[in-house]
Amino acid sequence: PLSRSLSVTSLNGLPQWDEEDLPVDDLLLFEISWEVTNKVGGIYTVIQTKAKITSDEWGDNYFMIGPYYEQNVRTQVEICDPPSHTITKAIDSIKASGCQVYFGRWLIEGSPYVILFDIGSAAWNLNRWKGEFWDACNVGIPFSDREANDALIFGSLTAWFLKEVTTKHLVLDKPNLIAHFHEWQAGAGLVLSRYRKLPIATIFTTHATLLGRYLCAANVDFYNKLDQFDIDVEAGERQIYHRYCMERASVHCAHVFTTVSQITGIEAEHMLKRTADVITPNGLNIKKFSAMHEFQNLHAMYKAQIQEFVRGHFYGHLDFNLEKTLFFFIAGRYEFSNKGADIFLEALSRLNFLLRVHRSDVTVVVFFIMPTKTNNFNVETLKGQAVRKQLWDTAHTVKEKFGKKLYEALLRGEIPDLNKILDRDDATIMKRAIFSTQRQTLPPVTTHNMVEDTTDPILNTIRRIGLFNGRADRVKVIVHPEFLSSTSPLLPLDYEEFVRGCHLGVFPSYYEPWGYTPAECTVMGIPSVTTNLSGFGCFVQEHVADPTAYGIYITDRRFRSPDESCNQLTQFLYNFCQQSRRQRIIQRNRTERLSDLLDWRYLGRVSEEATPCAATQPRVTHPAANPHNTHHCPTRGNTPQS
Ligand code: G6P
Ligand code: 1S3
Repeated sequence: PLSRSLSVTSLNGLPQWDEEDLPVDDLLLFEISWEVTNKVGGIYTVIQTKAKITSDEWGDNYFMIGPYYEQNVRTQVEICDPPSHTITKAIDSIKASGCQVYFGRWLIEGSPYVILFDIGSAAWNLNRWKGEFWDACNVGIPFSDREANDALIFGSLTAWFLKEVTTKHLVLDKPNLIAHFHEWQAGAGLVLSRYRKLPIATIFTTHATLLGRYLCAANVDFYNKLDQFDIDVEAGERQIYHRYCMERASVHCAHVFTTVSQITGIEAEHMLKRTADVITPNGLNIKKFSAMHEFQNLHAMYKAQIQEFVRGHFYGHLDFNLEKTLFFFIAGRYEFSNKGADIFLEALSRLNFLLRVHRSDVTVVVFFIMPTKTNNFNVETLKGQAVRKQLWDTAHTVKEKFGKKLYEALLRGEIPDLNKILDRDDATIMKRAIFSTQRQTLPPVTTHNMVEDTTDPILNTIRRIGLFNGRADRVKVIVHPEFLSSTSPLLPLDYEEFVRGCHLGVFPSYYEPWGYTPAECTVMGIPSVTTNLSGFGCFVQEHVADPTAYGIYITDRRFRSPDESCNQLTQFLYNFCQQSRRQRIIQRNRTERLSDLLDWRYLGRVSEEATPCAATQPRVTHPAANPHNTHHCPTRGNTPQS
């Protein structure tokens, strides 16, 4: 992947390992996550995109373990028989106790095997398993926390299953089973496996720390105070003490602990008190087009669809030139300040001011794609698309009539009088269509009726800064509080198509362990803004000599005040608005050239490094039983049964 002439400064330094060291033949790899076949957030993208290279490498020895949800299985999984007796027997013995387990192939690239546990069918064991978990690590889980209870059932089923597998698949001299657990929701399985001394090599990956996410969302000066937090107190005050204990116990019980970026590695040292053994940056599954310019064509094609939507949304106010209109967007989990929506809105207000005072003819339409509770689309937005459709139909009818008359005139050998070719009726139809585009209100700033409209942080900020889609505003805002879908009656595009049609993704996150959104933009050749507090931003800073030249703008949120960061972001946006079309096309070509750097085929080598690290661990697995293992469960004896 490095054959292209790219200003990459340090692609070396990746860990190396010798494949001959591994007992590959009978080695089984299990990857356990709450997001296997179940999209909740970014971890789904990690395991889904990595599946292909892992399946290629491990073949029938690779299995994913996740929760069973009927709807997910119906749409994503092909039920089949396991490839080996070991797995069949392990599943059968769990099923014999009345708990439901499903086995199949996940219908994604690589079609990995999945083992899915029906949490509800095993819930009757909850109290017993709570007791066992308490015995294992003195962590008590309150009745009221459904998510933590589900995580415990999932973990208990996982440990049970792994025990069945190990007793049926035993090779005496080496660990021949590796279990890779993602995030605290899967961690109970790891803690229990080690408590029961299962002969398994374990890996735990954290994609964010619970406390980091909570503290950043509370607007504390997180990165400058990392070493000053009393973490037990902070967790207790936020009523997440038991979850934090589950997370911390998982981290300390794992043979190998990994996280997705250097910055989250430092965070984990302070929040979880263990240094990551390996940093495993997240990759993507890159599909290369046969023709280099194909992604540029796709941009033009999907941009045209976004323009159609904008024509409808701004009906009656379309006094800006769509050829000089740029589409920016922010997308992700709705965490207002963690994902940087706060600083982005402030920067948009400043950008609006700059474009106005400089009398720019550029208009920016900004989309906020952050899901929250809604009561479906609002009437004004639907009406906009209906009006656009009506105008289209009118234009089409008149065009047909015009064409027919012109054709007949030409057949007669005449050049028709163009002023008379349309009659009074045609003019009436057109006038009525134009009248229907009159509106008394401004184009709406949101496409949906929001359940918490009056307290919604994005809407409240828009109200405060006054970005109401006025005629004079050069920056227009559209909040779309739902994931995009190609079946939407409003904007029928899926997320990838939408991104391709936009000009710039803006992700000025304060808390972002990795950050797939700018990475996805990059591989589609769309420039983006990220920050030096995001794992992705730091990764790019480390590996690419001049990220801006490649369409990755890194906002400094670490060493500047919020106001300075906001000004820097505004400047990025303003400079982008001043680019010519030609400059944008050239920049997109350069951005797309970075995609190889983010390909799992390259980054997967780092993840693979964690696996042999785990595989070469001694088989004495309980932390207390191994005097050399300094990673003891931190929670023993001090957890309230809250
Ligand atoms: C792609 C297409 C061009 C089009 C351009 C628009 O490069 O191949 O035909 O002119 O996009 O770029 P813009 O940045 O103005 O959307
Ligand atoms: C987390 O998902 P999030 O959006 O809550 O995990 C992702 C995958 O590792 C990561 O990209 C993201 O930064 C984290 O925050």
